[in-house]
Amino acid sequence: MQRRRFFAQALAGTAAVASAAVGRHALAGLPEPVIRTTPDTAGPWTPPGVTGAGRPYRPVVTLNGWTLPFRLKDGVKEFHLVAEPVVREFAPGFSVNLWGYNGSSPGPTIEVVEGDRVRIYVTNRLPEHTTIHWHGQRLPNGMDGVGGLNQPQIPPGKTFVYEFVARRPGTFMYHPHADEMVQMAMGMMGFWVTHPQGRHPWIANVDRDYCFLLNAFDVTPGARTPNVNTMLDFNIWAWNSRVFPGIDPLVARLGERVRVRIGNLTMTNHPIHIHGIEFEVTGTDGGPTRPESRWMEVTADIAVGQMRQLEFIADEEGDWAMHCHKSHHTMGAMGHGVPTMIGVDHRGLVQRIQRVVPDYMVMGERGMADMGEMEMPLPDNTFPMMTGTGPYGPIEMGGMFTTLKVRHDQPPGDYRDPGWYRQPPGTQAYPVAADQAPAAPSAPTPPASAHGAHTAPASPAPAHGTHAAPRAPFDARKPHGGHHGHHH
Ligand SMILES: [Cu+2]
Repeated sequence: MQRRRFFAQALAGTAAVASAAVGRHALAGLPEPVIRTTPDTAGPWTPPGVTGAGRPYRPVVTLNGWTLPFRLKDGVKEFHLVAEPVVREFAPGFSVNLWGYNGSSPGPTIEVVEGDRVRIYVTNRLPEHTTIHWHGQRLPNGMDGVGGLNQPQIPPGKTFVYEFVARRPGTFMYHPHADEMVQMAMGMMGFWVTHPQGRHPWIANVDRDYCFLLNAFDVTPGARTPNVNTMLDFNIWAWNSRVFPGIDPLVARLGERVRVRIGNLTMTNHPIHIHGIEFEVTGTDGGPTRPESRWMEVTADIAVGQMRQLEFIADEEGDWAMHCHKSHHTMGAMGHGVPTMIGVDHRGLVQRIQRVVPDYMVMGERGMADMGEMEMPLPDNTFPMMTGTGPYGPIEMGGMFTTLKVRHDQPPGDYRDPGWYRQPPGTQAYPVAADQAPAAPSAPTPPASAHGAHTAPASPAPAHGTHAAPRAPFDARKPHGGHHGHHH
């Protein structure tokens, strides 16, 4: 019912868009482009009355995304992608001008069955030329989408057609191979899933099949458009152009088999870590892995340009964190370039600065955890450094973070967020009084002078200091209490 409603809405939204931007003649004979702009996760989409070339399959659910409906014409699945500027909400209060497809960045997921013949119309409504490369697919050379190498570029205002057979099942991506650094920095990318035609010995039936792309952006705090010439120093680390708490949870019923397909279109690797369960990598860029090659793990590194399929049995109830293990990838823009202040005494300095900058606040004197609860003036449209609140307070995570929610009473096929998990009594960490804790062994006294006259500083030395340079004396003191909520 949900998917029928979505399909109807999708088609209803189509006519206005089609007539607005492209002339009637240009669209004659083309499938109407389906546009969707909400960042909400769409339910699984099964084409009504069509099973394609193969058996019925378990549709994927694209995290904060959707699957592109197609038109079946003479046995060919016809899709229409429109490359165009979009506005993407990354999290409530933070929206960015991107380029994408059919109203969203990433573009919609294309989902077909092994052996399907697909015909994809690509209309360019960008201010510059583009192409689409079908990352990982077996296809005729002229359909591979490298502008200048396999085809002429698609000029603004023009529509090109790609046509090929989805020859092998697996996890794929699509993205431009034209002005690639700029167009990917602007969010042009999408997911592609090809389901196996029959029972495949290396591909399991799963109860839930999630997919998302890893992407990264450089957005100056307060700005609305990414810096497109950034090569490595990105500050927005996203899943499907969303950042926590804007990323929906993955939900599962206790005991279900779950597949998570992840593709990396950033410029660095991401070790994706899931709490609470162990998974196997059941597929890579090249297709399903051989079962005898698999082993259990809890973190899988996904390198630049790679795709991975992680599979597990959701046999442990709870709200389990799922995130990139690079800690600066679970932070927003505010965390980048902030100097380390732990142990540094700001007294006096703050008062002097506040005479000039009344709003000036010290960050990180006792660590950065205060940032998670601080009400700090930020420029408009800025993604805070750490954000997201759980049932026990700030989660202190942003960016590439979400939760895996496993419940015994989650109905099969229901993807709604069940809310926060309530730990059974006696199964949660709890505080004790100081006199109830066993005495901590004291640390051994360090040797008087292990490295000659030089003694280790009590606090981190300034990064620019060299070993030989005289170190300016500074007053280091232990953080003291007094902040509300921190009683020891
Ligand atoms: Cu990462």
